[in-house]
Amino acid sequence: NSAPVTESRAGMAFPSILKDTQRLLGIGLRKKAVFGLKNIDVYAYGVYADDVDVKKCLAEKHSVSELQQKEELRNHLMENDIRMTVRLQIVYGRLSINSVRSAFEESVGSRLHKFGGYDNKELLQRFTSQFKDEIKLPRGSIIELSRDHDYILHTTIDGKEVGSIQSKLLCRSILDLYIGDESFDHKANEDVESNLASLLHK
Ligand code: DAO
Ligand code: DAO
Ligand code: DAO
Repeated sequence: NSAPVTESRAGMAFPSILKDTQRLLGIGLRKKAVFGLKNIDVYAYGVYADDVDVKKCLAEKHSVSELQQKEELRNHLMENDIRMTVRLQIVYGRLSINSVRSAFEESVGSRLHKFGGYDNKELLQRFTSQFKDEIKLPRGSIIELSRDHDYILHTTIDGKEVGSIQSKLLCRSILDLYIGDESFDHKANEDVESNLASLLHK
C-alpha cells in the first residue's frame, strides 16, 4: 500500500515510502507553548526506516524473544546502523530562523547532554551554523533529517542538501526527540512500536 498517510490534527500528508525503500512507521506533531499562553502546532513529522536494514538488523542481531517488548524495538531502531529519515512538514508559517536556532539548541542540546554526558557546544554550533539567516520556512516547507549508514546525518530543505555531519551522538539525539521516551508526541512512539512489531511477525 503506497497511498500517503495524513496526520489528522494538522492535516499534513506524508508519503508512505521515501527514497524507494524507507517505510513510514509513525507520525507526530511538534507543538510549542508561546509566551506561556497558547500552544502552536509548529510542524508535523513522519518517521521512516529502511525496510531492508530493519529486517536485516532484527534477523541478524537478536532473536524474536529478545525483542518482544515493543519499547525495545523502538530503542533498537534508534541505536543501530539503520537508515532512517525524520521528515518535518512546517505547519506554523511564521517561524524565524532565530527561533529555529534557539529551539534546536534547547531540544537537541538537552539530548546531547543526556547521551553524551557533557556539554557539546562545538557539535551544536557545527549543526546550527547550517541555519543561514536567508533560509525561509513557509508553511508546507519540508525538512528532512536523514541518518545514512555510518551515522552520517544529512539535512535537506525542500529537497536541497544544506549540510551533512557524521556523528552517532547527534543522530541518536535527533531521533530521541521524535521517538524517544520523552518525544514530542507519544502517538509517534506507539505507531513505530506497532509497525515494527508487525514487520517482525510478518
Ligand atoms: O496520526 O493520523 C495519524 C495516522 C498515523 C499513522 C502512522 C502510521 C502509518 C504507517 C503506514 C505504513 C505504510 C507503508
Ligand atoms: O517564532 O517566536 C516564534 C514562535 C515560534 C516558536 C517555535 C519554535 C520551534 C521551532 C522548531 C522548528 C524547527 C524546524
Ligand atoms: O523541534 O525543537 C525542535 C527540534 C528541531 C530540529 C529541527 C532541525 C531543523 C534543521 C533545519 C533548519 C534549517 C533552518
